[in-house]
Amino acid sequence: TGYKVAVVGATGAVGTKMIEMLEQSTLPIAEVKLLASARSAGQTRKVNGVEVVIEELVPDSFTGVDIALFSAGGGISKQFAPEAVKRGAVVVDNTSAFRMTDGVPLVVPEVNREALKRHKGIIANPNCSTIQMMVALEPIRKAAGLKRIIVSTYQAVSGAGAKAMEELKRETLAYLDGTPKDQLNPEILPCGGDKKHYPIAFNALPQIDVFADEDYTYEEWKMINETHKIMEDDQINVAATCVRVPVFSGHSESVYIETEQELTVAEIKDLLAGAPGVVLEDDPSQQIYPQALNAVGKKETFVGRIRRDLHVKNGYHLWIVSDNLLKGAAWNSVQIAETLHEMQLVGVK
Ligand code: A2P
Ligand code: 11C
Repeated sequence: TGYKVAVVGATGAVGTKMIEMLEQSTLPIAEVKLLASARSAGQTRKVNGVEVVIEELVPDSFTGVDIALFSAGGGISKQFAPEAVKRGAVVVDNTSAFRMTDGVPLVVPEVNREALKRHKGIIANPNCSTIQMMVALEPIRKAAGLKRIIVSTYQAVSGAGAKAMEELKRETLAYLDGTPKDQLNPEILPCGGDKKHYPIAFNALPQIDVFADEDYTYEEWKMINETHKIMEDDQINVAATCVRVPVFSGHSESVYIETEQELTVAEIKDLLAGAPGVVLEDDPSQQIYPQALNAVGKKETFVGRIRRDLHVKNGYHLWIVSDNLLKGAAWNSVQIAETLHEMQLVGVK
């Protein structure tokens, strides 16, 4: 016996990784159900070597399902997550649909697994750029308190989905082939839902998601609001600038923090070396530091370039890198499911 697990958005950039993470999971699984749009229904994907037919997502897809992992966009989650809960499934939602909803735990297992105890059927998976920052900063917050975070991100195109990855590849090949920059015909980035599109190849775009209050983008607001909810402290001053760069996978972040109490750089390194989900990669004498290319395919968050600020007391700089499709999305979701199982907060029907 084991769980019947549904993957909603099984053909997408994240959904594909969810299948891989389920294959590697310690969760007892009886059956994996793959759901996507009518466009993909009838196609097959291998799960643990067995061909599984993709089905069209409808409300009754969730009959008999114990755990449903959603990653097909916020609109789909808003419409179908309640249908899954109605049919007795526990939902782990990778979209922004319910993250800030009261009563919906927003969970990074290394940081706030206890919040899972308060779930009422839906658990939200935070935004990828928030997750890796939380994994790296929580050990420091616990030891010395956090007053301020200023983060600039260098985010990979896979965060914007499979079609954005194709766009980077197409534009890169076209530009190298001599196509001028104004004939690259971008259709998705910086943001599929916004009016204008710009090339990502050989570029850096300081817009992720649409613009919102105070001229911060939604991605930047997510990093602010989600940090407050996960760390259960809205007194932490957070400022974010989110930038898309021509990298296929692996988000990098330059993070400046101010702590309440003073720590030495050696103490920060010790804290991070012993922290769950963190790999310390910090040896300037050997040019060792985290790199997006090396983080791809790994579940951990890599931290390096740790330095004290030269002018501000209790100010420190870090470079934080993780695979946005794994710890940032698919792995964190499956890890939440594993944690629900460990904590006996989900059952087999
Ligand atoms: P499909 O491939 O059938 O369109 P990505 O984040 O890489 O863009 O992937 C989005 C995922 O969401 C895909 O698996 C996509 O399936 C799925 N999806 C999009 N629209 C729907 C829908 N109306 N119903 C179910 N799944 C959807
Ligand atoms: C990106 N962080 O890299 C986004 C993707 O709120 O789940 C995830 C969007 C979200 O584009």
